[in-house]
Amino acid sequence: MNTPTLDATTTTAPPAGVPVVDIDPFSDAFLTDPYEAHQRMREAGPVVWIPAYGIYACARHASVHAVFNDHATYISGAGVGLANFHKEAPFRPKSLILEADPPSHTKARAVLARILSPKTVMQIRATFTAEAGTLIDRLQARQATGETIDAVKDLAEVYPLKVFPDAVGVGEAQRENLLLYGDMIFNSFGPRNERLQKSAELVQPVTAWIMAHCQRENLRPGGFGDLIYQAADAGEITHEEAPLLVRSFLSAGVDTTVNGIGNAILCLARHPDQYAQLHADHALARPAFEEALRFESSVQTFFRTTSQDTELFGVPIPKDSKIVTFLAAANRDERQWPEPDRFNIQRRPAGHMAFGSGIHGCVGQVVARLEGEVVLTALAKRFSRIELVGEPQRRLNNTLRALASMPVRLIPA
Ligand code: QZP
Repeated sequence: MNTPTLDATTTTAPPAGVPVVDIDPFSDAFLTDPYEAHQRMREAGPVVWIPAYGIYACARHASVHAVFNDHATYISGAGVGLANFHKEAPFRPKSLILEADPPSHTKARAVLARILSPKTVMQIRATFTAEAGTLIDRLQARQATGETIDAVKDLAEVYPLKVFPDAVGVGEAQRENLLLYGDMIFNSFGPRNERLQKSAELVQPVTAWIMAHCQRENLRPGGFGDLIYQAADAGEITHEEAPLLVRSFLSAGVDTTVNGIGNAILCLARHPDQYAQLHADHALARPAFEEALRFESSVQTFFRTTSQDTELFGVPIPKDSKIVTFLAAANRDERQWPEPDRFNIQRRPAGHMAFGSGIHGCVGQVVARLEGEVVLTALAKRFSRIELVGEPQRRLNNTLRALASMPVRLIPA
């Protein structure tokens, strides 16, 4: 349980005219199963008030979309977590892209967008595909000797930890540090609860490793990391900014796809009729991954801060207010999606919020989609079914819908 000083103990009086929804979106119960509380928030209105943290919240697709697409009013520079950087110091130097606004954001974004472009995906596609095949062949061989495969520990964590740091240009040793770091970063967008404290303790010894791997001498020439330094050489950014932009790769590039892939496999294991369709038609891998992102969004929440007094769907919001957007709730809004609680890989869920929207929309999404597609394709080719042989365990995180383990039996086709 959370200790009182760290938890949501004080409640702030609700501003007049805003529906109050009395939930704690960072409690164990909420994080274990958020969907009923999402529904309550959506029903209450496009903008609601969460007294436990004294914050505004959007859970409908229309209001989440509106916030993300007015970046001048709903800024990122004061932090995209609960903490308001105008009132408290950030716990690490601010990200130059995530926790920034135009014009400085624009420059950093341009560099990352070029490195993570569709052209890059064409270049890495063959390698990413081959690695998925190799890994899954190995898992099939292990399973044939009687071993139980854990779709999280043996697959969803292993695959991104192989291909993404390879692409960034990080050496093989101690890559698991990236998972510990990610867990802490994504907890840090929530309150300073016990969950954050625990992961911050665990990450202490790996911070130096992370920072060292943001330095040019530790990055393979030609990898994504080195390309950032080449952008600095070309004068697009400064050499002081380069390591911080590499840090964005190391912060955002692993835990997100680990859980995107894990959640997608879990959806397919729990919906055998849907997996059967994918098995019959591998071209459904991409839409299936997309639907899994909608259905179980890896990134559940993000915050913005108002730069001025404003009004959202008739609700007045004062300057310097924190607003939490529930991406995962927007992705199941019945105002947007027919039968939102049905996992249906034939759906083409264009406009889902799992990658955000607007100028901060995920800059790595083409790489994330590539990873999801090739892993699901490799599974679909080899196996006719994915059976759960034990209860999947969640790893509770203040921001991520994350999994700790998922024992499976992969039934060869
Ligand atoms: C985390 C950074 C889902 C995203 C917000 C993940 C993320 C993106 C960027 C950074 C960290 O720039 O450090």
